Amino acid sequence: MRRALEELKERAFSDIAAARRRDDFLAVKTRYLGRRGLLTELLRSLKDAAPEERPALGKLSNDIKEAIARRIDEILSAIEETSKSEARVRERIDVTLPGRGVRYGTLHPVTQVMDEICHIFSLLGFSVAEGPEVELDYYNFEALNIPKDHPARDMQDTFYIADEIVLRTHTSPVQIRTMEKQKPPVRILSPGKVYRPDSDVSHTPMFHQVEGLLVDTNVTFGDLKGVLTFFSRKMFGEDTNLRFRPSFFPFTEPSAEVDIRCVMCKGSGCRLCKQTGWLEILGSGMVDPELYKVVGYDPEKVSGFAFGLGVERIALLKYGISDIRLFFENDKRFLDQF
Ligand code: 2NL
Repeated sequence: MRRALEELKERAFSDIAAARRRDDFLAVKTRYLGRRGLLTELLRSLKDAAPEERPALGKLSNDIKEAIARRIDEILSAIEETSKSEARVRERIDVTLPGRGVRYGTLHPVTQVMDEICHIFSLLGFSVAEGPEVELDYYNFEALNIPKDHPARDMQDTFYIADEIVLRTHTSPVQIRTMEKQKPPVRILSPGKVYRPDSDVSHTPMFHQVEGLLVDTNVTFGDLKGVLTFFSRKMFGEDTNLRFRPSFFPFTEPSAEVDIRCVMCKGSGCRLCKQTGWLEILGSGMVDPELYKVVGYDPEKVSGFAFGLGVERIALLKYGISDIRLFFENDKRFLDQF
């Protein structure tokens, strides 16, 4: 029995020496020490040994069992340690590598131009006012001196939501609402979306407008010219020439449209300005005294001017774009240029 135990120990250690990988060592452990392992089997014959030898044989087999187990466990934990440190090297993060780079979005060109317009007028003390896009007929038309039989009220020219409710066709109703709430002096801008049932190269059913209104005592047409000249030169360059051309709007009297020298041909005549040398950029005029009565101002005491411009039109001219619909197709190749 003693011989058998010593031989078993030797075989176990040579098996350990031959083992290479973690699984090999686990298999050796099972083969010798498992519940049905070789050492366990051998111990069954302990009962056949002489009773006085049993304690010594029992101790010997225990020592062998522990020696095998200790050796294998040492190797297994060494393997474990090695694979952990290999993983640490493999998974190490190089914090000095450049980052992946965040691609920033940009504001839509129409928004950029609208912001720029608001900024220029803010230099002259104008502040922004806002109001609803779904508007009462009263604020969109009636209060602005546009009577029931005016062609602008035709179904062809206005989106009707209900009998007396429309999508605003301009942002003027915001100025009416502001004047109702606020006494002069008033110096506001109303930027925003407006709606008209139009669709071709130069019209989309929704577009953006900025209107301005200044009401105070002793405001003159000269003030209007000064403010709009300041704006045009900030927007299109300090050497921009402009002209004020008589026009008509139901809510201003007198009225004028403002043209700038063509940005493309500088006035010699081209396709963009239709050979006129001039480009229309906005409409304006002195506020019709009728409107002051509507909002409760005294037309004898105050005067003022107003103007309205189409943001897409300004953006087309500024960037030399020929089709307004490009602004609304959301083609990233187009938008990425701004
Ligand atoms: C244009 C012309 C204009 C106004 C808008 C206005 C508003 C009030 C009173 C008087 Cl509350 N006027 N707005 C005045 C003149 C022209 O817009 O061609 N816009 C694109």
